[in-house]
Amino acid sequence: MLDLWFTEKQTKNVNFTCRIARTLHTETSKFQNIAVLETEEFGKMLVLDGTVQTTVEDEFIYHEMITHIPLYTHPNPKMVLVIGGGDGGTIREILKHPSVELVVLVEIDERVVEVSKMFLPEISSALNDKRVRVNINDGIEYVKNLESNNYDVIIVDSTDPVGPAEGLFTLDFYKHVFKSLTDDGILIAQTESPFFNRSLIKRVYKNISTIFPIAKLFLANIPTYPSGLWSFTIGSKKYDPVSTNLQDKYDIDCKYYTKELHRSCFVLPKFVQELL
Ligand code: AG3
Repeated sequence: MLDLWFTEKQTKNVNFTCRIARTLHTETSKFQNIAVLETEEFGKMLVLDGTVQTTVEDEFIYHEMITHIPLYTHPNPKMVLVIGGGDGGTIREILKHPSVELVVLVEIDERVVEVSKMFLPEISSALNDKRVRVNINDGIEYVKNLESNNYDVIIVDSTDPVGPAEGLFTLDFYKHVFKSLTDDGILIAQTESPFFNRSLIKRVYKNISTIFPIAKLFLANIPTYPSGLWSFTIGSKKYDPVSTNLQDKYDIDCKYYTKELHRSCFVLPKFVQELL
């Protein structure tokens, strides 16, 4: 057997390496290198520009948390926008909420959507649902040019803050998101590792709290992401994700998210509290 390994250079000084059985696909699109690898430990893995985006074995953690925290916080989410997220995992979770009527996915790279449809059906199949519109576009331009404020929830399911995703972590972008949300709308963004990306988390939290009346950060453990500890930041116009009454809410089928975890994930370790 060939001894094949994939390595993500997570920081200048830290690598993440796992054994792979085979490479299923690689190509270079207009925006990035796209690879799908079959790993021994995590199943199929989507890699963009050398960084792990999602794996079949641990994707439920990220996709459930980025979706169900805001969608359970909102009493009646009907219109949802996802920026990035071309693999479709977030879309699959959104569609578990019965109130949702329309999901718009704005993904910059058409090839991520196509490669995910081809090689990762267990994550991407919800992209074919009739409540979903896929719009191949730059999310920054999309919210800038939006003239209405119809979205109940906007989810920023982006790559790391380098290259085309850099602008998705700026004050200007969050201002456009704010004006695209209904009067009780909620923004959630994936905001990287509190261990390796402290200054980014600090900056994003500050930006979001200057625009939204409620800003909150929560954590989840994601084995294949840098440091294994991951943050998400919420900006909310009206509903506090921590004090929402979840008891009367319908149940959905999850592997990570629970109503108890919805509260506990906002309880932060001291070094993370100190960033905010
Ligand atoms: N987006 C966040 C991935 C960030 C991982 N960073 C890294 N490996 N350096 C995931 C997209 C899944 N829908």
